[in-house]
Amino acid sequence: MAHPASARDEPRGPFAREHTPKGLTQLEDLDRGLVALGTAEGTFLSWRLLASEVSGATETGQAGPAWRVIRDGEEIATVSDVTSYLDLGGHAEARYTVTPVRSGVAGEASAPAPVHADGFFDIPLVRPADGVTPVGEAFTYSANDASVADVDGDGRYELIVKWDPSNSKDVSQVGYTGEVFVDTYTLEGELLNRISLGKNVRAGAHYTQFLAYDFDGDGRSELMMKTAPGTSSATYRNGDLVEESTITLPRGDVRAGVSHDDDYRMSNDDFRAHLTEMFLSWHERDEVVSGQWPATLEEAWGTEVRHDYPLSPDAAAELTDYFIDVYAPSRSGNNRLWNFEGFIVDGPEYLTVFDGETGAELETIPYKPGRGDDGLLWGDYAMSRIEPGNRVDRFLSGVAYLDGAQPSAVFARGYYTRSTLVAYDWDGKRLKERWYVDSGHAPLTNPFNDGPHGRDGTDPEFGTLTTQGFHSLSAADVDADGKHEIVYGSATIDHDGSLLYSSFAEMPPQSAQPGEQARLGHGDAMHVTDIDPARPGLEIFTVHEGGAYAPYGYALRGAADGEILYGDYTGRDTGRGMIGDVDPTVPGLETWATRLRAADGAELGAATGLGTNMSIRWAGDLTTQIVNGSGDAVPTIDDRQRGTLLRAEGTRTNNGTKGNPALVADILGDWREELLVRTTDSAAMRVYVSTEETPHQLATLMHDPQYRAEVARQQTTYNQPSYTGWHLGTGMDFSAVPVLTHEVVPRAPKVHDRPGRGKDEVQVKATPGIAWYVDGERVTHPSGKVRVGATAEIVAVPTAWYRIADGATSAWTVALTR
Ligand SMILES: [Ca+2]
Ligand SMILES: [Ca+2]
Ligand SMILES: [Ca+2]
Ligand SMILES: [Ca+2]
Repeated sequence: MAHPASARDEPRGPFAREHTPKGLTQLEDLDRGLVALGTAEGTFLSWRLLASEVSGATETGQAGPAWRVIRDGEEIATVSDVTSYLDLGGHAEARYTVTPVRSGVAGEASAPAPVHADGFFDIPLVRPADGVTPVGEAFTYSANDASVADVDGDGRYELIVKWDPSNSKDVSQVGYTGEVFVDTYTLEGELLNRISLGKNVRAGAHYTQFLAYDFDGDGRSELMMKTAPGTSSATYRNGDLVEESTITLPRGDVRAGVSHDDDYRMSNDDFRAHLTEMFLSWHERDEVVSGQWPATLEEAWGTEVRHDYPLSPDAAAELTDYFIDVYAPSRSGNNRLWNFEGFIVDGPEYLTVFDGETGAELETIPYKPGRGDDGLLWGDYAMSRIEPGNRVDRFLSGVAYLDGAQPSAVFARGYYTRSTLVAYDWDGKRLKERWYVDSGHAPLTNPFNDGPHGRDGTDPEFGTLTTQGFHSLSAADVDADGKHEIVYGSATIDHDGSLLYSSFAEMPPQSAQPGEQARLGHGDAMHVTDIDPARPGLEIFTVHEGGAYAPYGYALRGAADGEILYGDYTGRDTGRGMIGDVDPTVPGLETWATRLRAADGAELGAATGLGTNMSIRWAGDLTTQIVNGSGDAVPTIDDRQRGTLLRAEGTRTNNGTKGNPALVADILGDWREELLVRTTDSAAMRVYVSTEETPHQLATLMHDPQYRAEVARQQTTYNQPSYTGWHLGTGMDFSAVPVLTHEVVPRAPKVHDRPGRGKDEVQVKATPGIAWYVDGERVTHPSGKVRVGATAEIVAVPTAWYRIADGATSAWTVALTR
């Protein structure tokens, strides 16, 4: 797969790279990402090493170019093996650049970076106007989950932000919500576009899952998300609205009378009418005709059959009243279905691809799979809590390199009673389905009284996927074939869309079902990376909700086959768990849910004081820090040994008790992750950059395919940290980090020595991956010939995504006869 390198960094002329390396994963063509931050000691500079520049490993990190640091046009230092520098002689108005230097040849200088005096910078945001729901409830907006992608191909990230109304709802909560907006800004805070999802998309963590990624490899990212009639997008330029348009409704929907004015939100009366309609057609349902479900609603509810079927409209209305006022409350006191306004259980659902820069719609297709119904088939009326629009409306999204080269978009619907995932490739014009996974519904015996969780779906291959999914998913190459699998909670989908495994285990004696084989099942937190570097391959750490019905409250599994490496039955909903290198004296990453354990399972005591909301790679020593602070608390970055390293005063995390920063990702500077949190009033996104010195040099984490894919999916539902596909922690083996550049062996140049004629020449051979320099000048003539004097220095400098092979000669000094 071609790398989408822009012309910007490409060698020009006949020595331009003639082809892009084969088999290379499509990664972003990023700029230097230089940031300058004022600290008490001086000005801390931090920049990117690109994976395209890595030439191998050293004792302290990855090898790359040397770096020339320039302040106000004057060189102040040359450093190597680190991508940061503390300038003790700086000043507030200084402007810095950094230039890579290879074999004495300077490459492209970075864009100049100003100094951010306070150790952070703000990206101004345009907060949407407050609103009022159809029942008169006022709401406001706060900036919620964020992502980054290069929407215009200049190598610099833009910021994508989802706006969350103050009345956003969980899928189990009743009520109208405000509209959802997804904005794209430059890092300077210029609004580029705004997607308005419209009234037919409910607001809440489970509904809108947006993917910002360059799917087609043209160097500019797209934006994909679930849409509906009423969705529109607006393009801005210099702060002014220049274009606004609604998405294209599929022709079939237009013929069926669908319009952008449709309002599928239900009032309380609408819900009654909806139920009555459902009851009126009870006798025709496939499940009723086949005898799978009771023939009458009264039988399903365990009451005396008093009506003839097909029901009359009066009978259906009477049964609706009975269902809402008597049956539902008899199942649970929380079932107050007379108040069910604000849900959307009907109407078209779409998936739209937008241009990342302009927000222009590129394609809209029906969302796959459709809901089918309001959740009846999904078990939403079956359990004691009757919650239409709940299990049916659980969405996830992610990015994965399923063919090892090009990113695919993965959208998922449902995980309790039916699990579906669909993978799409985007070629710039059309979405093409790569594969579709569907467990089928877990069959219900009685849609109004059944316990379908943990029951296989109807599909022979994917039936065991039910109840295995989490509120997140990961893309990781679990079997080391260079292609991503989808780690789908307690199951894993192979890169080709087949089921790799679905994890079951024997229930322990103290559980509700001793000796039975049961799913590891659903949970809220999962982490996939090389947790234990002493064991080959990746590991998966998960927590599980099933309590007495789950074999494990938490478990560490081998990612290749799902084999349990360690875990504990807890007998209760184990809701939270995290991993990280929080004890540098213990090899590998530690894990914690109910207890702190080493990568090899050794008990390290209670996990007291260790947060579980989000982690960050912030320290210089490769340890992991934890981001704490939920609700109205000030977010902090905390280190287990050193305490609080940062208090992000004036900012807040998102998603209530989940305490998620808007984003934690390596968006700028060296390999450390930045903390992105909204200011308290959401007037800006604040970006904190670590100014802790580090002796370690690593390529930007964004050039690791797993990490980059995981950053794109960080926004999905219950945000999880992003992990590299290799072990990152203290004591790590830097030679184990994959080097993505291709080896090249330069051919020795020819010397045309013409004594006494003053026409001495050297001639270099055009070689993919090599830029030739003679006496510091780039060789540009098609012949490769350069006139030289008494001596000549000839240097072969690798171009992007190439490195000189170990042991190969890349510099020649020749003396010529005069
Ligand atoms: Ca950009
Ligand atoms: Ca794989
Ligand atoms: Ca391992
Ligand atoms: Ca960084």
